[in-house]
Amino acid sequence: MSLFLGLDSSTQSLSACVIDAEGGEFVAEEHVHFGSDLPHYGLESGFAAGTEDGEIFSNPLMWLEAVDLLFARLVTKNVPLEKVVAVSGCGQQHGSVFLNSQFESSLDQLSAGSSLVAQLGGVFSRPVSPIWMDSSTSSQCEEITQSLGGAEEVCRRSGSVAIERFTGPQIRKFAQQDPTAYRETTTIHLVSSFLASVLSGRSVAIDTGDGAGMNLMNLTNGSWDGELLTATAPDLGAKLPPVSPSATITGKVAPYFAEKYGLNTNCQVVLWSGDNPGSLVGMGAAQPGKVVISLGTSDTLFAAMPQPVTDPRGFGHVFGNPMGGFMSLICFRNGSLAREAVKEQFELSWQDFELTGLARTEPANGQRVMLPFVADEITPRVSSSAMIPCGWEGQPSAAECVRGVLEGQFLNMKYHADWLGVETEEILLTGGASENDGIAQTAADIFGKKVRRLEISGSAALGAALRAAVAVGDSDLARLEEVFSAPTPGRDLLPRPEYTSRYQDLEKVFAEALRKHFAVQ
Ligand code: XUL
Repeated sequence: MSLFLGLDSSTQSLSACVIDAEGGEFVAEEHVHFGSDLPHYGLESGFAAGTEDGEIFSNPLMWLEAVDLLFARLVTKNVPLEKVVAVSGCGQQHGSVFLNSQFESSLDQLSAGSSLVAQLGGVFSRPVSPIWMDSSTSSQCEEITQSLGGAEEVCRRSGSVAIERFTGPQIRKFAQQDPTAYRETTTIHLVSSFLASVLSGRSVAIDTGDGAGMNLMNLTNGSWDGELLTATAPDLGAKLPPVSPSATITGKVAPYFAEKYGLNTNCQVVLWSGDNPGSLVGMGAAQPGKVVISLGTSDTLFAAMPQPVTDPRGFGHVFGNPMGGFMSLICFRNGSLAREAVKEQFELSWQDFELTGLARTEPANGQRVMLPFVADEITPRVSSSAMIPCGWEGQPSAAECVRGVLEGQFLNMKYHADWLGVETEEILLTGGASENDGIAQTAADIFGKKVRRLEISGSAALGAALRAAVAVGDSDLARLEEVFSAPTPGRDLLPRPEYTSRYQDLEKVFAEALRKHFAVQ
């Protein structure tokens, strides 16, 4: 039996997925929830606000403690870790870890007799890690954009315009605010490459999937871009690890993990990637044609793309696809935030969303739309605090609001995904709200494509396990996808042809409403 281990260090938890690639079976799944399992860090949802507006930090020591706890739990569950041939992982994107000159030697000397926290407590030049929810770097984005001669140039090079949560602007802010601590920083890792380094027992590369989320990597050659580095912070090139393709094998797992938890001493570590690139693989969407829509706190839409095409409006991003080529990603901040606001306003259950909301209204709400932003949105970039109903004479009813928020969200996604340049064959819908058939049918009708849902929930950790299996050369991705990423039988929803033209017209109404209320083109 050859097992493969995938890890996912997300905002709120660390998860593990163990698969038997040959046997086609899930062997184990395990989680550590930062809030409930490690309450002494005081980070109930894995992060805390900083002192300045928009600052959001996490604690890298908490991530280390979670690694020890997760492996201990796998051992308690008798997962045969000695049979794990390779391990890979993924992390929440954009978050950064600032390390001092003791990092490399401390990793090299890790002893199984003590914990990761006890041995690595002294390696940080900054005790906190800013994460993807941080939006405090607008002035740094502006400065980087100016240096490069405009947003289009930053986008052409790095795949995204300068964005607050991306790592480059975050590094610039740290270098400006605390130049001494920045000077003492010898290495800057992403969450993914930091944890891959810990598993490897040495500082390893950043992969092209997650590296593209930094505003520092040149998409065309997959290396750091000299001009972006210079525009970001002094001496940055010397502080960044190299970038390497996601399939790179870093070597054998650190003896710490073999001695302490019984991992095979020959177990290989494959570079980690970002959680969205990881999900692309886990969802079975690494080949172009499938678009993944993930309905979560924020909603995301992502898809494989063979050639890097950038978003002319500047909202979407291009990352490396861990299986080769590229992927697009668009993030919508008002995801469950807006759906839950409607649910709470009218005191509805999720079931009511279908029974009260969708069943009692006509698709397209009589050609009226809602601009579904209950808080500031990033796609498009608009400032908002409540949904805007467009076309109603009086107040829309609860049922019309339910339909309005859902249709508004999917119309907004479709409108802002028109640049991807790949024909969509089907949509893979995932995340909490995707379970609801009414919501899934609305997506099918608006996009005019078949919507499928998968049995698995942790697609990022699964993606890491699949990547590990393919990278060491034993397995074919297409065969693994058929087994592990199969859509749930009987749950596909087809677009209803009678509503096609109605929704095509509604998209124009939506675009016009965006122009009218927010001057969005
Ligand atoms: C993507 C992004 C988020 C995080 C969440 O750009 O910021 O999806 O990766 O973990």
